[in-house]
Amino acid sequence: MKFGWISTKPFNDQKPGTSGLRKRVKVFQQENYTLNFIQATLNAMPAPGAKGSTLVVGGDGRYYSKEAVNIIIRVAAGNQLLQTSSASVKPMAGFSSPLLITQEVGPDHDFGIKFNVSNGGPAPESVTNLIYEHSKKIEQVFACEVPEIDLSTIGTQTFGDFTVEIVDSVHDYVILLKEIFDFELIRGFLVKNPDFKLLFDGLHGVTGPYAERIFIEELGLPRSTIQNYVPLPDFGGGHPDPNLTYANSLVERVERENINFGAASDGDGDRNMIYGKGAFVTPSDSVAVIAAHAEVIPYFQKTGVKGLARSMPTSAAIDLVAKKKGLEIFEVPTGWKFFGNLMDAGRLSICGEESFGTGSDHIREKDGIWAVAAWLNIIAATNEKKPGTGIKEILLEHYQTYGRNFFSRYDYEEVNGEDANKMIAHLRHLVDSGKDRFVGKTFGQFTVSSADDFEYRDPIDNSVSKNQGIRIIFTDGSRIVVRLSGTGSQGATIRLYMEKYSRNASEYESDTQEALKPLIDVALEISELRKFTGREKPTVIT
Ligand code: G16
Repeated sequence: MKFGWISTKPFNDQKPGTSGLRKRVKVFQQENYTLNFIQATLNAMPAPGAKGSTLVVGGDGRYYSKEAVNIIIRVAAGNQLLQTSSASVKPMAGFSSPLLITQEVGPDHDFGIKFNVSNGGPAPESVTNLIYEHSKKIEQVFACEVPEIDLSTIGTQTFGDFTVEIVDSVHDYVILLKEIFDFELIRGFLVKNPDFKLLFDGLHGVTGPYAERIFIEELGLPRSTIQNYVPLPDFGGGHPDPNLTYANSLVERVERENINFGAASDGDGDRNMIYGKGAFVTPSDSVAVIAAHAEVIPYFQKTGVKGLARSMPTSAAIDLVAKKKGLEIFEVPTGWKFFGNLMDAGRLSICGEESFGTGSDHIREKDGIWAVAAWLNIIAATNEKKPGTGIKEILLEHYQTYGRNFFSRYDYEEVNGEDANKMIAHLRHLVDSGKDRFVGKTFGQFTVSSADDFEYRDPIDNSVSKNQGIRIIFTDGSRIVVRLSGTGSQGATIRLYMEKYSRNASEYESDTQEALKPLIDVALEISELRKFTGREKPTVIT
């Protein structure tokens, strides 16, 4: 194995965002761009450094994945790591690796590299800032001439002191899942209710093979239960994001074919959407429902529920569950990385984000398949007592107990960066004018009770994250949040979040957009979004 170093020059745009470095594919294809970022990441490892450690690499199989994994292997070998294991993203639970790189990649569009640390969770800001600093001063990359690795063959290959192991990630993951959930109960429910129809959409991402193993082999369901389950480098021309816009073919089939339980997961399998006939489960409600029913899940029967958490823009539905159950609740900035410390400290068991992320402390990432299995476990358990209970009934019962938090997010993608920054500056100015001018002002039926730019102090390590989103809270408890996405790869993405709480049972079945209309109008008025961006409509509504 030829060991050597390559002389390089820094790129100045390698600053990781909410989770990892995300750019267009062609950016990563520039000479040395990917090499530099991997080397900068390894350079940022605290003493004793990356030498002698193991790196787990996973990906969702998108365009440029194979090339990137092979680059990572060469740099890992060049930096004298002992081992690289390659797998899809899910199985990270099965490893206790000091380092983990996962990728989020796109066909003609996005590619990205997420870097996870030794607890399995996304690197915290202290680490990503350090990677960025190293990327700005990098002069050489250490790389070895490792032959191109065939990623589709399970097994171990050794090159001198360096080993590459390709693992069957589905196998390990299914073992873990069967320890967490009551598969026997779910299977029994499906046998007793042969008319209960399921549909899972892999959106041609990485979860297809997982769904095949779980739904077809483990639960004995027909193959028609899964669609788009073959991973493809271009996702079959679709966008692998499980929401009402991009998972539209699932939504249509659920409605047309009266399917009881629909679900989808994203490219790398960490996001999920739950959709029953006539009942879209907003991610904020999904995590609240799972938390409310946690006692039927064997994993939580064993560990107990230590605490709950959500990201700041996520609705407060889960807060109400925490209150009723006497549990601690945490509000963190957007980004799964903020949950890890709380989990490691034994204070957090179940958490979620409005961005279709749901998970628990079984691993340190959100987990799409986990959320789907959690819902199936809850439905099976509920049907033991109340036969005929589906997604809609579970939601309505939840609202009866806790009230309903109407929630919606408007995304304005690929907005001119300067325009977006001006709009945020305008909002910051309003918020800073604080008590004297903005608080107490009335817009439509809403009066501002408080406003700030969210700041988070991590209760475990006391690190502070500032400017995490503008919050405007009204006297009736409704709120608007505005922030710029940290995952876009082109221009800026503005996210506008609206939330309204209702304790009025006659409203529980109302359409979300109708219920939120007055608040949405006020959000557009206060932000002056149309004026700043020239955009009349959002590109995605969730
Ligand atoms: C990533 C992060 C999530 C975050 C989401 C949206 O998801 O892992 O924690 O909520 O992006 O972030 P933003 O609003 O800044 O775009 P994923 O599934 O893409 O890794």
